[in-house]
Amino acid sequence: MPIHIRPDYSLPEREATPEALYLNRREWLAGMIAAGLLPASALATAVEAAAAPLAKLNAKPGPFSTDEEKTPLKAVTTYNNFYEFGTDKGDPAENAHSLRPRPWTLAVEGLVDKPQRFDVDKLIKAMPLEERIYRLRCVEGWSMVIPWVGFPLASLLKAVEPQAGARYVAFTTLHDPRQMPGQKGGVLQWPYREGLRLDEAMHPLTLLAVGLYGRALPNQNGAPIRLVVPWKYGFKSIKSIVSIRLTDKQPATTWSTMAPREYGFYANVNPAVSHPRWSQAKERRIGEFLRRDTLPFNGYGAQVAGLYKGMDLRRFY
Ligand SMILES: Nc1nc2c(c(=O)[nH]1)N[C@H]1C(S)=C(S)[C@@H](COP(=O)(O)O)O[C@H]1N2
Ligand SMILES: [Mo]
Repeated sequence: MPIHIRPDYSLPEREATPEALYLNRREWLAGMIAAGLLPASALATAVEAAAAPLAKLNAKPGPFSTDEEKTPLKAVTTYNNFYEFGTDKGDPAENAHSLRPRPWTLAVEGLVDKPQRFDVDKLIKAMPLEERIYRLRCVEGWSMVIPWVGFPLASLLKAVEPQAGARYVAFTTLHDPRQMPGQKGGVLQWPYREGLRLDEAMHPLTLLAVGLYGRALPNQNGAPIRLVVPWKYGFKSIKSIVSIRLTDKQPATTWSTMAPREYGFYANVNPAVSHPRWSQAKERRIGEFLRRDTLPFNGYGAQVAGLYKGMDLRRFY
């Protein structure tokens, strides 16, 4: 079992800020200035902002971390799925500079006694942050190991006091085509939506991530706050969240609405249940050559299999 609780491991080395991302932005701005679409001062402002590295976050080592080799920061921040910025893996790193993640309001609402709109920076200061090194398995067949910084979703949900009738949690990404140019097109139904059963949302593995590799989240990874559900396919881990709503009915989610035969509500990583168009038995860890076996629940079965006792996982895929 490749999962270890490591209360004593040392903090990861802080890798350099991903300079190439800023170069992309600078080149883009230079083009805009040349085309007369932006004043020349825009470049100076942008260079200044880009030179300031993402804020360092103070995080204690948290539970459930894997000791597998971490995917390098460069790959974590340049090989992404974030369709709001384009459908190619390199598009989010190139285009997500138009997202303005600060200030940011996160509403936690619905069937709760104390609905609240949180200023995300205040929330980050108030919450004890943990570093958790989790595997992320994309439904497309690749995987990474990412040192997230965040706090359990359960901590936030408890603070708003769920009502007895709450059974599900619905998550929504920002909808603003000016900040997210991909939303001007119709690749997906916008805004991106995801959902969990309340017991999945309250599970101690389920994380709200606000950073990675010891710093605030890069835009392309879902700044300023995104979900991480490591035993489910990556598409459940919704980025740049503006609303978390507790409901009594299973919420509609983007991928299971678009292609219900291909993407279920549960989306638990399951090597025994193929996607209709490809097998899920193996995966390519980014940076490795040979494919490895995909593990049930992405290797987190000891923690979460009990949530699905008695359920037919072929039917509830
Ligand atoms: N809003 C939003 N969230 C999203 C996506 C997206 O397109 N839009 N892609 C998902 C998919 S398919 C994956 S695999 C993960 C990728 O996260 P990463 O780029 O930080 O590795 O984000 C998920 N969250
Ligand atoms: Mo994915």
